[in-house]
Amino acid sequence: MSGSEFSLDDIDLDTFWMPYTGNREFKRNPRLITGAKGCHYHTADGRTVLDGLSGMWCCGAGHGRKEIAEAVARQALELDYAPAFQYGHPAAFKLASRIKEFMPEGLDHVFLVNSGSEACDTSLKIARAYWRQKDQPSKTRLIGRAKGYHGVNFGGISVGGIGMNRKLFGTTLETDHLPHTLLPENRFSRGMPDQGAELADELEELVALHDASNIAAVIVEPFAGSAGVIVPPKGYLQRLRAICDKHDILLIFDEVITGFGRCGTNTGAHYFGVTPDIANFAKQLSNGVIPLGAVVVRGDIYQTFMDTGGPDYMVEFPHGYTYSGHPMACAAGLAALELFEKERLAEQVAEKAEYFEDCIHGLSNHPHVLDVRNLGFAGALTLEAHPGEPARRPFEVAMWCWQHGLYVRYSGDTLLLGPPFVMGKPDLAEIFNILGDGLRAA
Ligand code: PXG
Ligand code: PLP
Repeated sequence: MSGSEFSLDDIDLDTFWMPYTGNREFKRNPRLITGAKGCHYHTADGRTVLDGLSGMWCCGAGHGRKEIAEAVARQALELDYAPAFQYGHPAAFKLASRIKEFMPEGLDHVFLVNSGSEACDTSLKIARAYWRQKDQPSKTRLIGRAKGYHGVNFGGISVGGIGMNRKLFGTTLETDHLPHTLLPENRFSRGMPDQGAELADELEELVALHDASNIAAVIVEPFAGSAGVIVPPKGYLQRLRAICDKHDILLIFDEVITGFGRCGTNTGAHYFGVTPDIANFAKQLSNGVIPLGAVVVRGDIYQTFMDTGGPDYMVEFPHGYTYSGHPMACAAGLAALELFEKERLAEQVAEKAEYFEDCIHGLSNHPHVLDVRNLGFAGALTLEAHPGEPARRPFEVAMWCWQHGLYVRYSGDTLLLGPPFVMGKPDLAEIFNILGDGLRAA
C-alpha cells in the first residue's frame, strides 16, 4: 500500500497508548509506516525509508516474504486455533523439532511462547522449578547483568540491568547483577574486545556472598543488544560457563537478538563457542511476522520434570500461555526457518559482516561519536550528549535520518543498527551515508 491512499485525518492518534514511546512527542510529530517490502518501509507521507534495524531486530529475511505470508494464510484457514493445554496440533511439534535442528548439541527440548519477554520469564521459572524438583529448593536467587535487557515482565525486569525499565515499578524478585562489560579501554573495538574477561569472576564474589546453594541461574545476553551492542570480551563467556559449572548454577543465554543469524551463525552460543543450559529466542524466529518465542533447554532439564511430575496425567510444569504454540505463529516460524536455511541467512551475514564493520567504523571520526561497537549485523554508536540532556542527541540524529530516508533506533546515548540479513552492499553503504550526514547535521 502506498502512502498516497492514506490521510492522517482518518486517524485518532490520542486513544492508542503507544508502547515504549514518547507519546506526547510522537503525537505531535507522527511517523507512520504504512507498508514494507524487502529492506524498505513506506511511510504515510509517501516516502521510502531504508530499514536499518530489521524492524526491531526481527525481520532479517526482509519484509513482505510471500513464503511466510502464504503459510500463515493457509494455516488460518485450515486450523485457526487449537487449545494449547492438554491437546495439541501438528505444527507445534514440527516447529519444536525444526528449532532443535538449529541448536548447539544438547539443547533439545523446546517450550513455545509469544515473545522475548515471555521467553525470559519462562526460563527463570524453569530454572527455579528445576532446582526444586532436584531437591535443592533453596536455589532460588537469579543473577543478571548491569545493562542487560530481558523484556518487560516482572521476572525480566528483575534480572534486567537498565534502571529506566525498573525504577517506576517498585520491588522486584531477589536478584543480583554482574557488572557490565562496557570498558573505556575497549572503545572502538571491532567485534570482541580484548580487555575484561576477568569481569566474569565477579560471579565468584556473588557465590561467596550468597552461597551457590541459594543461586538458581545466571542470565545474560551473549552480546547485550538493547543497551547498545555491548560485545563480551574475549574469553568472558567461557569463564562465566566454567564458574556456573563449578557451582552448579544454570546458565541462561537470552538469544532474543543474537539467535537465528544476527551473529552470522545459527545462535550466539555457536558464535562464541559456549553452550548454555537454557536459551531464549523470539524476534527472528518468525521473521517478525507473527509473535513467537521459544525457550530451549537441555534434555536432562526436561527429563527432571518428567521424572518428578507424579502420575503421568499430572501437569509437570504448571506454566504456559493461551497462545503457546499458536498455529499461525508455528506456521510463520516453520516458513521463516525454511527461508533461514534455504537462503543461508546466517552465512549471508557472516559473508557481509566485515563490510558492515568497515562501514560502521568509518563513522568513528564523525562529530559527537564517542564509541563504535559491532558484531555480525549488529552495531551501535555512543554519542556525546548535549550538556544536561543525555538522550537528546541520538533522538535528533535519528529524526534527521528518518526525514532523509533511513530508520535507525535511538536509545539512551546510543544509536542502534541491525540491518536485514538480505540487505546488499549498496543499501548498506547508503545507511552509513545517510547516518554520516545526520551526524554532521546534528
Ligand atoms: N530479551 C532480549 C535480549 C531482547 O533484546 C527481549 C528479551 C524482549 O522481547 P519482546 O519480544 O518481549 O520485546 C528483547 C527485546 C532495541 C529493542 O531497539 C530491543 C528489544 C525490543 C525492542 C527494541 O534494541 N529487545
Ligand atoms: N488473565 C485471565 C483472567 C485469564 O483467564 C488468562 C488466561 O486464561 C490470562 C490472564 C493469561 O492469558 P494468556 O494465557 O494469554 O497469557
